[in-house]
Amino acid sequence: MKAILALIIGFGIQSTANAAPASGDYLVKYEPSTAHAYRSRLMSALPGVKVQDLGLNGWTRVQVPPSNLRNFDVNALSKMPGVLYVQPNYKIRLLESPSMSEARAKVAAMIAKNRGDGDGDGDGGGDDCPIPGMCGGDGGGLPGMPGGTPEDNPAIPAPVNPATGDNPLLSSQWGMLDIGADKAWVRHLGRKEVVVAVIDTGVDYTHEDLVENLWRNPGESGTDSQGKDKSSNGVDDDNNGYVDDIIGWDFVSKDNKPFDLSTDPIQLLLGGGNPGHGTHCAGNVAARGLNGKGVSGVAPNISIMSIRFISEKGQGTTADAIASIAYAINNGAHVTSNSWGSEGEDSAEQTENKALRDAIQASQDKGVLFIAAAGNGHQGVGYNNDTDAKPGYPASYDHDIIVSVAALDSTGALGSFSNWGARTVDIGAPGVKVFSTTVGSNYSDTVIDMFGMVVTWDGTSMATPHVAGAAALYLSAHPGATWSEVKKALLESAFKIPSMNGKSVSGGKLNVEKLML
Ligand SMILES: [Ca+2]
Ligand SMILES: [Ca+2]
Ligand SMILES: [Ca+2]
Repeated sequence: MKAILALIIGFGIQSTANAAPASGDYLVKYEPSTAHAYRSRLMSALPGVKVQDLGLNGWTRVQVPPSNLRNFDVNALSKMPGVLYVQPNYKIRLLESPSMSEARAKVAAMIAKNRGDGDGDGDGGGDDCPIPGMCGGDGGGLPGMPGGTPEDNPAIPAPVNPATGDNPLLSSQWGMLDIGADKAWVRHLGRKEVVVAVIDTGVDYTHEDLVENLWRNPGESGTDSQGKDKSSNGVDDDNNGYVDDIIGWDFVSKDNKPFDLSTDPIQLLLGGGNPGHGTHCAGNVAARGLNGKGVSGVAPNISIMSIRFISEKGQGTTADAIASIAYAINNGAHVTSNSWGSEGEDSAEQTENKALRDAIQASQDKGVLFIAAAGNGHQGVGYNNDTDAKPGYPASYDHDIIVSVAALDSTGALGSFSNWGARTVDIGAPGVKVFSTTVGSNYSDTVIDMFGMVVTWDGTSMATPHVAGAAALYLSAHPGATWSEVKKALLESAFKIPSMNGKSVSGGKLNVEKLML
């Protein structure tokens, strides 16, 4: 007991003295020429320290084990020769559906009420099931959830209409029709050579309407000199630092299977997590068209690179974000779709997330468009936030390569939660009750519909992939276009609407029909 107390006190003193996070998790930028010396000095000085090259302009992650935190002096590290900058490894969060937090608050209230009436000790019903009746059913099947068969999900109509590009559920995609995507497909469906990296929670890469549009890494395709399949030979055939990375990379699990691990609905209501965010985003970028199945993305015939850096808990780190961006821009992505928010920038506290800024600058240097969600309000400030005054990152960074996207509903009104900004938000796109692909070869516009709690797929997260898909479709039709020409075309073709007037650079809503004329 005394020993534990001493340790805690020890950490407290250390972290106050150095303004260091107790976790000992840092990002360090060093001059590439000093890499080896830096590594060996640090590793010999601090046994157990982990140093990981993040593949971006000399940035490394340094993790100091708790047993050695007391011997770690971050100020001394920042003064080492060759070290340019040291910052905490700031957190990244999923931008979740705004109605999710309301539903969670309701559940918390119901739990509190239930505990008041409850049986005290409880194995069985009471404690395992926080809300009476919530946990019934056969083996985890939950009523009204997007997740089982189409019969479990009566919201999905299934009329086959040849005029809709042979995607039977297109009529449920109000947003796709609203931006005139179906009219654009008459002219152009996209080229597989154009790649959009969905940098998110991963993608259900077994999904019937996504699998054919997944990017295949040419450097890990075909057979090696032994006649083995390069995609599974355990060798980094293209020497990019990742073994068998055939469709992208999982920076959470550190493997070649960037699957979208989603959290079950009860856990979502109790503690949050990932509802299958990346899969929903990927569908609006590029669910497969003309295949007689499901829905279509804005770009029905391009390639999706799946990059997972947000865990099933809905959280990630700056280290994995910048490694993800580096992976995308170094492995052939033309556009990245970014429906997430970062910490670390605070002008009042004079802190900045320099590593993330550096990654976006690298995107700009490579000409890879960075499409970013404007954000659903601002932490502690509430919804409907002007990002000119209260920026949200990464969308509000001052890099021209960023296209910041607000969320609109089916009437063209700004989503009640959506951020906006005359200078810092570029364009609006569908982002309320958006229908798309969900984990398990399913489709839905609803995250949760049970016991009076309805959470729909809402958010600037959902708006962003529409713009990423549109950029890819335009690039497919104009292969020589520069990123700035693509951005200009997106903004100039926007349909002017009152809700975006004075609240965005373009003053309008994404208009794919006009973009592709
Ligand atoms: Ca590789
Ligand atoms: Ca290989
Ligand atoms: Ca389809």
